[in-house]
Amino acid sequence: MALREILRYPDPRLRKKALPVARVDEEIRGLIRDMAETMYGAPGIGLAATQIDVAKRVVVIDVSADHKDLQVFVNPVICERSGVFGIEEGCLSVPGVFEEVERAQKITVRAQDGSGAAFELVAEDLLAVCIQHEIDHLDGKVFVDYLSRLKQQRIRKKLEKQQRLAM
Ligand code: GNR
Ligand code: NI
Repeated sequence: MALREILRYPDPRLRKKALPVARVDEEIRGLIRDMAETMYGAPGIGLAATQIDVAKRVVVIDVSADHKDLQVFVNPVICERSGVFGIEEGCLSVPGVFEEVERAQKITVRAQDGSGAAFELVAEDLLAVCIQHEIDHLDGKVFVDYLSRLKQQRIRKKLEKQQRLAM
């Protein structure tokens, strides 16, 4: 297992659109293990492969309090959405920034699990938000894209400054 480096906004590699996974094989299962380790180590409640510079449609999520409920989504697709819900979102690729984003409150998602088996899941509230946030990453989108231009500009400046100080 290996911890992977998480890309930071505004890294242009976060804009790549991830490609569907054709087969859930050992390589994909290794990727899933690395992603889970990286998510728990951060710590975060979700991670999309895009964030570790892998352009494949793979997401890991664990919204449980005790970090014992890993959910794996390969090729996730939202097929139903309803209601409106918003919480202050954070992102491991945008450290230190928390802003509310409008999302669907309830979604139905179809995906494959870590063994390649198809499943369908109805998710609400925090889990629904997290799934929407992660699928956005797979499509090259970051939650700050929903904020005003002014806020985006401030966030970009703040993170570029952090990056400079870290060198
Ligand atoms: O750790 C995370 N917390 C979080 C909080 C509210 C809404 C979404 C998230 S996802 C985030 C991890 C992350 O960046 N996933 O892409
Ligand atoms: Ni994120």
